[in-house]
Amino acid sequence: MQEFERADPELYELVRREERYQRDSLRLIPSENYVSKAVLEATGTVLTNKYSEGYPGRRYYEGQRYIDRVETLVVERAKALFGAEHANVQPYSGSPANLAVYMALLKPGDTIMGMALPHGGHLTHGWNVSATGIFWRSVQYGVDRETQRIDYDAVAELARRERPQIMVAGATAYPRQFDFAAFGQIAREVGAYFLADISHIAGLVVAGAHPSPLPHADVVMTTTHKTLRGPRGAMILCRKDLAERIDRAVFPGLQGGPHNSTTAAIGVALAEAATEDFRRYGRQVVENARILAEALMARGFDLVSGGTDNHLILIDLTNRGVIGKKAAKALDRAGLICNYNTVPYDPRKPFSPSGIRLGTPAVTSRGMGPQEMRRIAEWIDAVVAQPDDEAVQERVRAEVRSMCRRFPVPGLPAGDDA
Ligand code: DSN
Repeated sequence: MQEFERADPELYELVRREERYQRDSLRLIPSENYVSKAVLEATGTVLTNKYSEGYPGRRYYEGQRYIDRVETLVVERAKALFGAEHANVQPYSGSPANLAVYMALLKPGDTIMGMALPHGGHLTHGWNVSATGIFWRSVQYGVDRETQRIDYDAVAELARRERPQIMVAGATAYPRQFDFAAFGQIAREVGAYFLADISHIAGLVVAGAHPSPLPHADVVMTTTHKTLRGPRGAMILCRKDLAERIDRAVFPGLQGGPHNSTTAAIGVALAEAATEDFRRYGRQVVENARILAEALMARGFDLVSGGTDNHLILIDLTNRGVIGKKAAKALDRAGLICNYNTVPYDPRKPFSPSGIRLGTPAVTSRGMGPQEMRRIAEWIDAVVAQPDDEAVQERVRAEVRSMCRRFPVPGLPAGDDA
C-alpha cells in the first residue's frame, strides 16, 4: 500500500491504526470476521473501474468480456456451494437484498411476517422504522417469554390469522437453530412465500454445522461477510421459476452497476468455503461458542435461552447489576469488542439495553480454541464485575494483547511493529 501512504498519509494512518486495533483486540461481534489475504486482495482490483449494469450476456455497456466471465463463475460457485437453482450475486449488502426479495414477490401493502427486532430479528424483516415496515404491512413473531425460543405453534397461529404473503426466518440475535422445515410447512399452509435470511449462519450452513434452508425456502438471502468470511456484499439464491423476478428487482429495480471487485472477492470466498478446512472452521465456530457459553454460565452469567447452538451468545446482564452499554464500553477498553443488545422482553430502551451480544466467528478465524474461550470468559467476568475499574481493564487489555500475538489475524502480518 505504498502509493496509498504517499498519496494520502492522513487516511493511510487511520487505516493502519484500525489494522493494529483489529490485530491487538478480540473481535467478539458475531456478525464480524476476518477475511483471508486472497479475499482482501480481490476487493482491491481494477474490476472497480468497470460499469456492468445488467447481467452476463445482457449488459447495457460494452467491454464486458472478462467481467461476464467473472460474474458467471461466481454465480456457478454460489449455486454449487449451496445447492441452489439460481443465484444473484449483485446485491450491495443484506438490507438492499431483502428489499429486492420483497420488491420481486410482493405488491405494496402486502404483509411481511418476520421476527421482531427486540427478539433478535433484523430491521429489514418488517420492523416499523425500516422501509420494509413502512411500505408493507408487517406482523411480527417473537420468542416465548419462558423458553426464550421460537414457539412454532405460536408462529403457525399468527400466520393463519394474519395470512402474510411472505414469511421470513432469520435473525441477528437468536442463539438457537432455526427449524426451516417448520417455517416452510407453515408458509405453504397459508400460501406465503418463505424467505430464509441466513446472513449470520451461512458459513455454518456450508460447513454442515446448521441445517440448510434450501430444501424448504423459496428464496434464501445471505450477506457474504459474516460467517461466510467474504467481502461486504450479499447473494440471493432461489428456485429457477423465481429467478427472473429476483434479477429484475435487483437490477433495474433497486440498483445500478454491480460492484465487480466485490463480486470477484465473493468468488474467492466461495472457493475457500468449499474446502474441508472451511468445514472444520464452521464446526469449530459452533464448538467454541458452546464452550464460551458454558464457561460464562459457570461464572453466573444469564444467557438468553440458556446457551447457544450456533455462533452467537446473548447475555442478559440484569443479575450482574450492569447495563449492556456500560459493560460493552468497559470490555472495549479491555480489548474485548462486543456490542450492547436488547434481550427478549427487555424493560430497557434499545439505545441502553440490558444485554450484550458475543460471537465466535472472528476469534475462530484466528485459530483460537477451547482454552482461549475459557480465558475470554474469565476476562469478561473480571471486567463486568468492576466496569469502572481502569486497572482491571488495563490488566486484561495487556493479557488480551499477549494472546492476540499468538494468534495472528488472517491477512495481516503478525509482529508488533505494524
Ligand atoms: N448489523 C448486522 C449484525 O450485526 O447482526 C445485521 O445486519
